[in-house]
Amino acid sequence: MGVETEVLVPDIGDFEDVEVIEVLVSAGDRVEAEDSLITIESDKASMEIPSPRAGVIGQIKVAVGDRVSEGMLIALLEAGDGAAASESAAPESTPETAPQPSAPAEQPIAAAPAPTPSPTPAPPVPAAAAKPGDSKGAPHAGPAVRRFARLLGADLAQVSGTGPKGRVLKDDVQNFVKQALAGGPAAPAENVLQVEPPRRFKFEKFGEIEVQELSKIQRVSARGLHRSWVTIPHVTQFDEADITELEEYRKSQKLESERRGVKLTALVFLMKAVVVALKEFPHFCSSLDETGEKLILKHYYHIGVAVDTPNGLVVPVIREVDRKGLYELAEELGSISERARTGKLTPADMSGGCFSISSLGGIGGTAFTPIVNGPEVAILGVSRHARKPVYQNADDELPVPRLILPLSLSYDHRVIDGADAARFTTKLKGVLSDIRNLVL
Ligand code: CAO
Repeated sequence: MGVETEVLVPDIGDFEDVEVIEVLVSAGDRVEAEDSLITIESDKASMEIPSPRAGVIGQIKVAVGDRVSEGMLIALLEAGDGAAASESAAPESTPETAPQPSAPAEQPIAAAPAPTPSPTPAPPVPAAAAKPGDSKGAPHAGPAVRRFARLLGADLAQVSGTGPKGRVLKDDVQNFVKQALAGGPAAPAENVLQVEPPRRFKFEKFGEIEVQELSKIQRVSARGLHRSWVTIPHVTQFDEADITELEEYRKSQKLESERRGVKLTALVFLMKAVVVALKEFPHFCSSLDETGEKLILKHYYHIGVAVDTPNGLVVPVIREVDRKGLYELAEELGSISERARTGKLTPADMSGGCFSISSLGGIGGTAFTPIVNGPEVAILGVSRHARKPVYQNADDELPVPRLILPLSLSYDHRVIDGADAARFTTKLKGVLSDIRNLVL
């Protein structure tokens, strides 16, 4: 075994307490002079600290997340191929990178930093966030492979290693880059109109933070919402329905509701009203096929209802709303939202919907823009009803107080035109404002 030499943080300008963001070598790695050992990053720049000479890494003395300043110990380096790193050892580094080529082996040596002319540039492929202190999470690869990956702009954290113990080989990097160029999932952004890969922000720099895992429901619904948001051209049509009489009727049913042990909320009437409108506008009850060139019209009326649960948003589906009475629907809505809140829904409960309703009326708000629950093509948002002064006829001199329910209909503009959306909400408000329309 060769003599061990201490490699220290060199003069890095005015910076102190700079964070180690990458440890590029492991104990036992053979390095050449100028191979990068660690990357450090201040708020202004990142720089790599290269090895001042060739050798074998004895021990690494820093970890990702550590903060270092000039003179601190980075690693112990054994002279390569058994030769002692002594004064007599032939210098393996260039004068620029090894300012002390003749330093005695047992003396600490400071590597010269290789500043990257940055603010750190966004990598062309998404960079997986390294967890501070988690050196095990760092990809296992030798310095030459790391240098090669850096040259090609490949993020080693994303490359699967096929070498012993999952070590990343040069071929693995090459294959990864080939796949990216062929349009694989990590293909680099081609122009400014493309969305950049997610970036890791260091919020902890600005104050105390806490990291929470999203629940499974939140992760699943986030994927669905994101897919819908980026693949469906959304428009939202707003309207208001006069539900004064509907509410009077609903209240008149209080005793009967109590007798049956169900809660007859406005949402039940909305579900029925939506079905009336869907029958008149069948393309609101449809889905585009996977080619986007055919419309699949559904001859059934299964309505999804967004339910707010402690673990996140779920949308159970109530089937055959057209064939069920108000009380039957009220009972089903009550039991399915209870099952949703206690985490007892099955995937079958949440599939097969034609159209969804998202009611925030019990909570508050005047309007919002719900996201279409793809592959459906429309969703009705409902906000809190309020008493408002309304001029019911064009020649009325005085307004009368009416109970007004705000409606927000988001729709897929590939399937539904704005004019039809306005017709749909007009129909809906007509049905809601005259309870007889629900019966007829
Ligand atoms: N305006 C004013 N009050 C309303 C209302 C409205 N539009 N809609 C309901 N309310 C009232 C109800 O009458 C009830 O009042 P009482 O307790 O005094 O009887 C109260 O608000 C609570 O209603 P509810 O929530 O129990 O029942 P619901 O049928 O209105 O809604 C459900 C059921 C499951 C949809 C609802 O509980 C829920 O989870 N809503 C949130 C949905 C959501 O998160 N959507 C956003 C998704 S992101 O697009």
